[in-house]
Amino acid sequence: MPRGNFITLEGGEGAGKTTQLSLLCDAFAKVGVEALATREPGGAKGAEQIRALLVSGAVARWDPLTEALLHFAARRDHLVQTVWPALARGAWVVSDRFADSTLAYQGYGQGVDHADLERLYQVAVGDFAPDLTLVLDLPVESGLARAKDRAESSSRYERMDKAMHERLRQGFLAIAQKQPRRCVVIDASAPADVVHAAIRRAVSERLGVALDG
Ligand code: T5A
Repeated sequence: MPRGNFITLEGGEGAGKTTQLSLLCDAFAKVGVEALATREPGGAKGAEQIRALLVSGAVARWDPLTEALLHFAARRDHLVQTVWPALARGAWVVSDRFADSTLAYQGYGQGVDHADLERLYQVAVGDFAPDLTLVLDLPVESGLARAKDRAESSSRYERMDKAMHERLRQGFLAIAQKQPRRCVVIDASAPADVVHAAIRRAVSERLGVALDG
């Protein structure tokens, strides 16, 4: 059986990943593609427990390397329990965040050495990588305002300082520039239906599946 495709949605706070993930999975369902929606940190029982440790509490509760280790522990559990079994049975998997978030947040944002993060990736993930990564880009202020409007209580990450959010935005753009075969940058400042149309085009062009408008 052919392996399914693995698509990741990346970007800063409030970029619209969750909204777009839902629209994309609906579009897949309409054309008969089984697509599993999942997220990081989380997406498996143990990984969700680790997520609770990461998104709540004081901003400075973890040093950045500890935080990166927790994200990779959650990621390994997510891959083993959820992502790899789904891909192996031929389903497609769409994940709200994956390893680019660790490089952007803990690397570009919080200063963990990029080579250390690459080594952790090799240990926890190996040669596996997304088939397509959609980087949702918009100004930091707009994303934080959207996240604030939506959230009942702000997550630990939303409370980090604005300079950190600017660094990670530039980090995502740098990642996309370095890996143009895997990554497509999407202007996420447009209305949700316009962003969705851009995502459908990118999926069609890169992965060869035509999605209805
Ligand atoms: N993290 C994660 C790391 O530091 N390292 C890692 O390795 C990983 C994997 C949790 C946190 O973990 C950190 C980063 C994160 O801070 P998360 O749950 O994905 O990750 O957190 P957020 O990115 O904060 O998720 P949000 O739900 O806030 O943002 P989304 O999913 O990007 O945005 P969404 O779709 O929920 O939309 C936010 C609001 O905007 C509206 C929506 O209706 C909603 O109200 N909206 C729009 N409004 C106008 N125009 C549009 N186009 C809109 N699209 C959505």
